[in-house]
Amino acid sequence: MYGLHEKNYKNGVEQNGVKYMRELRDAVVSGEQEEAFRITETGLAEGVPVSALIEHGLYPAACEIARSYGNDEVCMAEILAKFELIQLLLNELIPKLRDELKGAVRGRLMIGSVQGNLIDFGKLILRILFIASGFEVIDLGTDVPPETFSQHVRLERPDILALAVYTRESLPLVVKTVDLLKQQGLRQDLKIMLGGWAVTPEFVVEAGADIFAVTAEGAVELCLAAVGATDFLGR
Ligand code: B12
Repeated sequence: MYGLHEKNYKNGVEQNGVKYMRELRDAVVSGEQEEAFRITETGLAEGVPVSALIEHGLYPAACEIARSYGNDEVCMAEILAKFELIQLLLNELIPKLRDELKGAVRGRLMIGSVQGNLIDFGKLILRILFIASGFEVIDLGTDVPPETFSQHVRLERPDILALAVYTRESLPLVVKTVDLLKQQGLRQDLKIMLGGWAVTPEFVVEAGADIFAVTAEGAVELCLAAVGATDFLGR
């Protein structure tokens, strides 16, 4: 993992920081909203970096929640409520993260699940890690048609467009999205990344995309290289 915050964790702060991150993860996984907010606030007051709370608290929590899918004791409504809690915490943390990064942004990532895909746990997890890693993330949601991707690329000019693809049936819509971006002259300065259950390395080549990642960690690493942000705020 990106043990990005070790430098900030020398001496006593280290112990406390790790404690808060672990407690935050556990509170979110248990769906304890008040406790999660309390730990976040106390952790911040004690000097734990915002990015560390997101990366080592919210990110592992999201992975664990997604893994609980299919477990007989956990229902979908519970999983969705926990992802909602993560979103509420992110709403509070993102402005503080901007202050922490002093306006510096590693790059802009636009992400969406391609039309026909209502599945998004993996996308949400990816989003959390990109935010923690200093990217500005624009999430277009699920079931996004090619035209919507191109409209938003034109407006927001991201560095990277990440297309999440979980069903094979939607692969032709990935090709359509890439082609549309080309036709509209939006492809030159844009890196296109593909990922999710239905994507293979061969398909990435066939679709004319640039980056393929199997995990969220791999995706962040490849995107950092793609935007040339290898040395960002000492990380
Ligand atoms: C959970 C799940 C669902 C949930 C999704 C809930 C939600 N809100 O996300 C629900 C119940 C809604 C669902 C519905 C359906 N599903 Co479903 N679902 C799954 C399942 C079991 C797990 C997906 C998941 O969340 N995994 C956990 C996450 C964390 O892992 P992940 O997605 O792999 O993400 C990691 C990496 O892949 C990567 N990553 C993820 N996204 C991206 C994106 C980019 C750009 C990058 C770089 C990396 C990246 O980072 C993540 C973290 O490391 C998969 C099987 C599977 N093994 O993937 C089937 C699966 C995707 N579903 C499938 C099907 C068929 C369906 C349905 C059509 C079923 C039906 N008949 O109703 C529907 C509708 C799908 C639709 N139209 O979108 C099939 C698809 C097969 C196909 N046709 O190609 C699968 C593969 C199951 C199977 N083996 O048959 N599904």
